[in-house]
Amino acid sequence: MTSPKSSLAVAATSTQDTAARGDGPAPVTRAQHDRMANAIRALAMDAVEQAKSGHPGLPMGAADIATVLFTRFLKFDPADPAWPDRDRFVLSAGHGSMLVYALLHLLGYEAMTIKEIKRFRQLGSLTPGHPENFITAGVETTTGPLGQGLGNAVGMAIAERHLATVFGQEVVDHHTYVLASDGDLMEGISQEAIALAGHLKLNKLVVLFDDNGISIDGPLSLSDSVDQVKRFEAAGWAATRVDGHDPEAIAKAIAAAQASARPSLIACRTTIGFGAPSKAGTEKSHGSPLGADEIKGARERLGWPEPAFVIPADVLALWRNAGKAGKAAHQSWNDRFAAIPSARRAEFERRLRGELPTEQLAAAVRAAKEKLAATPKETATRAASETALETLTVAVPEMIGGSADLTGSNNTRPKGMAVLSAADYSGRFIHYGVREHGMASAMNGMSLHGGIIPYSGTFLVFSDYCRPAIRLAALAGLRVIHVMTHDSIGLGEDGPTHQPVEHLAALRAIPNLFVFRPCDTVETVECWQLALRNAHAPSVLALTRQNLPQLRLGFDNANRCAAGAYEIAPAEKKDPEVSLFATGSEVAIAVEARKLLQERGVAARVVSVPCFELFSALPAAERQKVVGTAKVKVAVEAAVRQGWDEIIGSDGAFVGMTSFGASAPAKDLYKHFGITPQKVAEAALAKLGRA
Ligand SMILES: Cc1ncc(C[n+]2csc(CCOP(=O)(O)OP(=O)(O)O)c2C)c(N)n1
Repeated sequence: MTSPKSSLAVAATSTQDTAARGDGPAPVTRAQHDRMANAIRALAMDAVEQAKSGHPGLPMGAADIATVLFTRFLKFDPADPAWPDRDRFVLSAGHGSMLVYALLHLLGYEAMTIKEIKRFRQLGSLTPGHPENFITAGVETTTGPLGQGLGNAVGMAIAERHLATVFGQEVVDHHTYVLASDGDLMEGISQEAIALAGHLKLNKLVVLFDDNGISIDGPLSLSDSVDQVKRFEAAGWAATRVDGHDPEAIAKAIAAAQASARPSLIACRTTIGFGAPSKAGTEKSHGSPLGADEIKGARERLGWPEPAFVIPADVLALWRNAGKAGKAAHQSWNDRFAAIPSARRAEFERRLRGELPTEQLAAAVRAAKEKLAATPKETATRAASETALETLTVAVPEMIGGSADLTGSNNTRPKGMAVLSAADYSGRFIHYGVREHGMASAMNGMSLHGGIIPYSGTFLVFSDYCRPAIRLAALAGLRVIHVMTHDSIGLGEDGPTHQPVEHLAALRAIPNLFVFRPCDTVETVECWQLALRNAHAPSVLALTRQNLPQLRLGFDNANRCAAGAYEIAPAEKKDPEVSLFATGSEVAIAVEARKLLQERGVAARVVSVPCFELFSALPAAERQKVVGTAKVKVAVEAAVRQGWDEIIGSDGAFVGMTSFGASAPAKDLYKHFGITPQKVAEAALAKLGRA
């Protein structure tokens, strides 16, 4: 079926690899194309019907777009879904998951059998309701929350440009394609994503907009009248409109996008539920099974007489051929990769495996700790983080930093780190602009792409603006590190709008997210090391604006924060009556309270709790040892109590916040809200009945 010219022939250069397929004549006739697209439609209808749930409309409407993209442009090899130089395809409108599953099956991804298609949306299947990259090989990211896939794709495209610059075009040279729906483009995050992509001139990013004018409530005209082409153009994109059911028009637009110096939007006018006799073009085909009669009618209209889940041999052969077309490009890449200097090859492979340069990292941490032991520093943990980054980013070259326009406050750009820009993608610091949501989503995309460990900066209070992406990072098990400074009322004068109170608890509630709140310079280094080691989980580093004393004195190469909680100041006597628990800036307060208690003849110990999640992961006996046997337990944290009962019990005393903060100098606020050594000591004494 495929003419030699249009098949994915071995290319002499990497750029040809990506362009070759779309430039030639169509690999199939129009009739063959239609049957291939109808195979997607049939599988989508049948799987949704069988599951009695799902979204047939999008796969049926976008089948022509997908058929053109996957048979004529996309560079991939079903035999190796993780091939580093594959093009990335992101289904941002994750509800249309059957589109991807049908493609993976038809193209010959081994694991995606017809049995899995029949098990759509069932427990333990490879075909969950929305695509999950950690479940299904060939799925690039986890989508469903609209807009996130588009944000991820921007990160993937940044990663591609950066790695191409660092490792060479012969190793990294691929496109990122996104299929986005009306919903994706209505979400606010899409504006952040497209603005950043346009600014960075990510010309290998191509968004195929499934422009069907329908969402759940009905016609888009109910709620939207944006001219998307103009919007993307205003953000620096090339943008065009095509008939999304005309394969040649789609192919021409994709070929033009590949040649563009800017990222490209192709608004493809489609009919949702294409082929369904009464439900096509209406919201009725969006998110529920079509029903037996409608499916029967669709089969007639589409000329698809086959029973459910049956793909005729000729159509399957066409698809499987398309699946094999990428082999040559893959082989040609293997050859090019084998020919690059071995040190560069090894480094690329290490990064793609997600393996840290363990020795360099250990040496960097050790050097930083030795320096702090020799010359202790009273400083804010955000500044301690900057000092740590000066050595860590040298040891770990895959770290790419950034900030959402708070670089000077977050201290995330260590001295000498060049800016990543459209003019120079080799830089390692990204000025994300005031775009926390887009930043967090792009970071997920970079991590998913591989070869990069992204870290960012914003204020802890704006973790709310990053939360949807952080949640997805936790679900998908992505190593992204969020530096979040100004982590309490300790930020002072900016007042309650900027003072996080509930944020630590809210972040700790996300499974598989590690929230670190170091108490001094040494803990900051240790927490950074732990965050970097979290290969399959995101981390938040909550850091202070205000200076803190260095509590960890003397050199200790062991990472004490690795336990999540540890005794930082033992009691003077055996069997202390009081255990004080604290995190971050409040550990110093607890240490002062310990002294006050001693003056009253009460033995107390202080436990620093830099990371709840690591502590919870300890075996019960070890946890018990850290919690201790003192009859009175007091926790101190300039935040709400929620979550602390696990450590101090419901009868423990808590010194923290029960309301929003206020605008005043930090010292006054701590006094006003009663988070002081005196109040902590008083709380302990009250529990002892000695107030
Ligand atoms: C952030 C977010 N909000 C709401 C939803 C629920 N939802 C799923 S699809 C959809 C809109 C459907 O319209 P469109 O994006 O145009 O998809 P189509 O109808 O074309 O399949 C909504 C609101 C979601 N998945 N994510």
